[in-house]
Amino acid sequence: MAKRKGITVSRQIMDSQLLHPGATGELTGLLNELIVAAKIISAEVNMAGLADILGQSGKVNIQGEDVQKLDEFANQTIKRRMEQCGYICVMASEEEEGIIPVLEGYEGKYSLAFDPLDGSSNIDVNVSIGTIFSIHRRVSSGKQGSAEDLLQKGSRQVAAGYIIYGSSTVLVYTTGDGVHGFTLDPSVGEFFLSHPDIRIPEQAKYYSVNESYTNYWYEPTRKFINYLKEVDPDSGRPYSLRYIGSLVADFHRNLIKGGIFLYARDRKSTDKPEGKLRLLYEAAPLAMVVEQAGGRAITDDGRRILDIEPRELHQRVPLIIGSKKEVDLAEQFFTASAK
Ligand code: AMP
Ligand code: P6P
Repeated sequence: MAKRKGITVSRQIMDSQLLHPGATGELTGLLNELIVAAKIISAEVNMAGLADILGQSGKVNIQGEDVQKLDEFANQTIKRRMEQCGYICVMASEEEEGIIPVLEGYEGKYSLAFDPLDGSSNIDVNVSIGTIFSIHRRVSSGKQGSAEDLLQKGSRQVAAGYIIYGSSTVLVYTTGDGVHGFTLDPSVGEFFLSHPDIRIPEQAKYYSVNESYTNYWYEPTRKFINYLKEVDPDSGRPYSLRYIGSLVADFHRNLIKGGIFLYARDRKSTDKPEGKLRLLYEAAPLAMVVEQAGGRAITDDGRRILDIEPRELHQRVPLIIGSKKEVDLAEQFFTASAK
């Protein structure tokens, strides 16, 4: 269905529902509730510099990271709203170790995994941060949902997306029918369609990686990055490095401008042998978005992110994601070594 700039996200979601005659409106309701939470978080993030909400909350989350007040606020905002929306049976959050139940009597037919405020270490320096979400259909029976409803491979996601809180607040999501971007007009509190049918450029000379880990990388990663940096004007090399250190900001730039983002395995920390990023609420939702926009998302041994069967909620995974041509090229380096 043609997407017309300027329509509201609620109108876009309703148009999509109408393409599914048997739909009851539950997915629509879920998405709209999530969008209300995003508006509340956006208002808080944009006030953070003024309100006394910057800095540490004095708590440490299960990742062993200092919980910033805004992290906590975002987590609570999504939890409180979604536990009583009636559309989900269970949740998982980057900020909490175990599964999060919904209120008794409010169990619905979807599950929700989310990173409430990714990149929060950048809050105090006004760098863009974001919320990432992933929605699956419940597979468990019985009243309350279970981890089984969350531990599903990414290719089974019903919807996925993110909200980036930057110079403007932009919602980017997919339900499997392309990728659409909506910009929040805070003066009216509405998201308006600003990026219809997003397609990631098939090729772009940008790479996004934390180069300070060069000496921790395994050989294939080092060889690939060195290749991108070689001087060869005929092939458009060297590539330009763009790295913000905030996944949603780095990914969003990649999606719009093209390029490749890498967070591969490294020898840096024994407790993160699979790299730093999480499968359930970071890699898998972004992988659905990028594939729907014509890009690719793989691990550093060539596995498709969306094919990985999750074992645990906070499972980490190496992530190579972006423009098709660049990920194809990376795959040659990473799988050549595996042979
Ligand atoms: P529902 O009964 O409303 O949960 O919808 C049933 C199925 O129809 C969903 O799992 C989706 O596959 C599809 N669907 C319903 N509403 C939407 C929507 N707003 N956007 C995209 N797909 C939808
Ligand atoms: P590094 C932020 O803490 C985060 O989880 C992602 O947003 C970001 O991509 C990554 O960590 C940055 O990690 O090791 O480069 O500082």
